[in-house]
Amino acid sequence: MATVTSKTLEGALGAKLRLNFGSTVEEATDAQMMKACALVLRDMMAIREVETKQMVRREEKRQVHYMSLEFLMGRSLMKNAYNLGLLPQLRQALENLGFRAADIFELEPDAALGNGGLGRLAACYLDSMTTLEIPATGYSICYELGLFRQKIIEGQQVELPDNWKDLGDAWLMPKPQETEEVHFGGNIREFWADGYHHVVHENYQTVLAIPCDMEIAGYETRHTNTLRLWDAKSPSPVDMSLFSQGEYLKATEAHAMAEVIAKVLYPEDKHIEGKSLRLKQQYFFVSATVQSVARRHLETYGTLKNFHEKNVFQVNDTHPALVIPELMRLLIDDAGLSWDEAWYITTHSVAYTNHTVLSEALERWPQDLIQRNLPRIWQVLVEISNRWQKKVEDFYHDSTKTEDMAIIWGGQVRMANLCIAGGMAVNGVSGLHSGILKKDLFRNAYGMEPWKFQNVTNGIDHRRWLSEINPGLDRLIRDLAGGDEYLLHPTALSRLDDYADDAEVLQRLSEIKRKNKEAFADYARRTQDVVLNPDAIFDVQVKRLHEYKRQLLNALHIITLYQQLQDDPGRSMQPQTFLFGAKAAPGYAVAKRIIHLINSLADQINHDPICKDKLQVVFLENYRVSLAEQLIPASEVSQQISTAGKEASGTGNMKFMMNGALTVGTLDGANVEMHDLLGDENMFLFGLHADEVAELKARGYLPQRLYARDPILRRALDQLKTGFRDGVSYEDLFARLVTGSNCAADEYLLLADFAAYCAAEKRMVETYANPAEWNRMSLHNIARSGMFAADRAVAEYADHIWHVGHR
Ligand code: GL4
Repeated sequence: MATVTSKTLEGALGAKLRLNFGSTVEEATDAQMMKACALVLRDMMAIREVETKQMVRREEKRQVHYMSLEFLMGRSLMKNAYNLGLLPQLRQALENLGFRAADIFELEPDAALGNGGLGRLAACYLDSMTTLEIPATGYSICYELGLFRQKIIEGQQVELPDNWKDLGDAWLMPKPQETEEVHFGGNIREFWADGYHHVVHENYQTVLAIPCDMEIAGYETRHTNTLRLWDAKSPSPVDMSLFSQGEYLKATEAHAMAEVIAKVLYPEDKHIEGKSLRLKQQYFFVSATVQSVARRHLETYGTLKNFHEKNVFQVNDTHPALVIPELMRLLIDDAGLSWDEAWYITTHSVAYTNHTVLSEALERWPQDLIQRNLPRIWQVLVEISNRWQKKVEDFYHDSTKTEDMAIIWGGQVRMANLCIAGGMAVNGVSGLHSGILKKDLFRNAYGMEPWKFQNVTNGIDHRRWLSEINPGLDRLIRDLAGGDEYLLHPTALSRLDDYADDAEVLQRLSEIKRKNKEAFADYARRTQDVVLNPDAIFDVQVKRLHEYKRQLLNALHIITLYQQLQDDPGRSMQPQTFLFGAKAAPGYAVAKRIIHLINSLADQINHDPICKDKLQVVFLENYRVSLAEQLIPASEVSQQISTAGKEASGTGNMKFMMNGALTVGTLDGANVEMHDLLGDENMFLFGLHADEVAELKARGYLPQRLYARDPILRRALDQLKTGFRDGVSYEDLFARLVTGSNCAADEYLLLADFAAYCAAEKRMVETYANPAEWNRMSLHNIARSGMFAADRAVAEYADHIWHVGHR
């Protein structure tokens, strides 16, 4: 193909504007131009995608099907242009046509089809799977509304709908010719005829699953993969017989029922609701996916008997677990295989990743919900469950273990146990987390089938999260570490270590950070209406709001700093700006109270003249991928302070490290591996370790004692009761930490770690006073971060779980 220049792009953009919007370049709005850019790049990727598919078919390659209810893609324009190697040309073309490239990029809405880490991980892995030239497809739902937009009104979170498709749908390519039918409800009729046992599902409701494909470009490859998002449609717009009887509302009921499936992403991160609509979403996307994969497989091979040799389903947490009974159903009912044949194929084509040990996030479905909505799947589940239970009994002869490992028990269906039984591999997402799965959560399953259990420590798309969003640092790395080699070989970053004592390099690093801070301050002024002090340490905690992540611990420490300043207003101190960003699940009342508290605290501190140029607290509204992309390059301190044993991995921690921020953190999730690489001297570690947390809890943890004993802690906690100048009291949060309210006090051990946390922050501030030392540590963090590239993680999946080749 001829090389694409800015001139070619100008021509293509002009043509798109004329053809799709009936507009000239001069008339086009920024929004139209953004869409035109998307369409031009989409065309290029579509051509490559066809080539990739042909190659995969020709070479009969094994394919990966990455199933996830969440893909937190964020923006795609800059990313796709980057991967296609066209970013400079596109920028130039836009400027030549009289547009500001930055404005066009800024206009693109985030595709927020996910809640947080789990969904963003899926997005990063799509990039790496494509770059590593693995034939892979992502599958999810084409939600009409992504994760809600957050507004802060009078200090509190208000949720607004996220209509991302207005502009974001430019990336989607509907493929109605590949529609699948998904069946809900109805009944099962079984009979013998022609010497066969027949199972017929009848009186069901049909929902059509229509693929909307999003092309995924890889970096420096023509290999192109697809994210297939299923849209839900009713087969009939209205029920004509009801309509003609005048029952207008009823006539549209089935229609509404079907389309509500793809209406909205569930906004709970780590909390299951057990709602029938959620179950329908799960089965809808699973069934459509399994059918479409099987259909393509049959077209190529004419049989499903070798299905497992050519396909692997990676299930992202248990949300797609119904892939197991659905594949069984299809192999038995539709393809006529025996149970044993079908089970062999299924258990050799499904792999499960666990992403959390929090019990409120472990999916258990009430069995009557499944019976009612998915009668045939229920039958298959009962059979799987019975056989599995027998296997467990025969192995252990221990009824408590039978109960623990059961799939159907006490009227519930346990999805994790289903995945373990029906999967060929189970993995956690960091060394610590995978260890907890083996020793604790899944210990009995591990005892019976240890070979299934693996670890794949998470990784991030370093091309996006470093090179694309931090061009200053990218340039420094290219200058020092072998040009662009690190983009495909992220461990080349370690060459930066050669410059640990090079004053000039450290100076350059610090200037890059300074510029990024100023750029972020500018962004924050424009978009958040806050004035940041770029001379202050940018100390950042951005992630979902959850008690185990302990944003409240961070707030308590800030209260303490403020109280020290009140005692001694003339105290000279290193200015610190604490930045928070977090969405709370709409139904998670405590999380919302913590957001309110942070805003009350910010209001107090930012209005108190004694804090001027010393302390600042900012709650950034509507934290999302595109905000993270601005903030992370500007961050100096990364707060990763979850209770040890609770954060499965974290991936924000990796993004900060890669951009040279230093971590204040606990030994939790992937922080442990960061610590292995960095040592005590290159991060600010504090707090109880996971085993100490468990011991303390077993011994009987008494936060009241700490409250009574530690006057600094007590004073900070008492401030929660008093509140701040807005007059809101946080007595409820005080109670949750100290006295307990409807639960044991301080479930996440904030009080136990408080003193150690304050000490770690103090060490951090003291280190900051020595810029040479700080910059050396920062450089070292970047140098060691190559291990956290998603390319490494995906290569491990490919080698040890999927058994597919890669670049
Ligand atoms: C999560 C974990 O909480 C997080 O630690 C991890 O990095 C992420 C990806 O593996 O998965 N689990 C759930 S649920 N949401 C997450 O973000």
